[in-house]
Amino acid sequence: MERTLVLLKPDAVRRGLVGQVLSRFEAKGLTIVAMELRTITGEAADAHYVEHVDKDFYPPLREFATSGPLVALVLEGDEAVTVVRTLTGATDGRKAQPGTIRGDFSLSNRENIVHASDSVESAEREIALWYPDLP
Ligand code: FUP
Repeated sequence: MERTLVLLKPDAVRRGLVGQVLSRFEAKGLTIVAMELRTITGEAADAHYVEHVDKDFYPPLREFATSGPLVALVLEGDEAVTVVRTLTGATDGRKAQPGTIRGDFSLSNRENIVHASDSVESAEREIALWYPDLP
């Protein structure tokens, strides 16, 4: 069993897509082990996106991440990290394959609906950051 950290980003909440996106993870057979609606500070965004804070695209990404509530969840299942990344699709929604979440719901490289941990190591770091008390 593996766990991964998923964010349904502010665009997903604003556009009323939380239910549809969550449905895909549930239909796949993944288990929700934590879930909360949160509005994050710039500092929390910096901690989450630590590998991107010095990049040119980061300031508008920070603005977006803090622009409204998002849903932070931990999903569990067999090979959950890879399985969720496959469901999520390529970073740029304009290039993501149809059938993936980003491919079906996003037309943007920034407002791309969902974040999903990219490795088991990232998942451990991100779960500890978002849910420090999760058993
Ligand atoms: P991903 O792992 O697919 O979420 O993609 P990255 O870790 O490369 O990027 C993290 C987030 O930065 C993306 F979800 C969207 C944002 N981003 C931009 O805003 N502009 C870019 O050029 C690349 C990424």
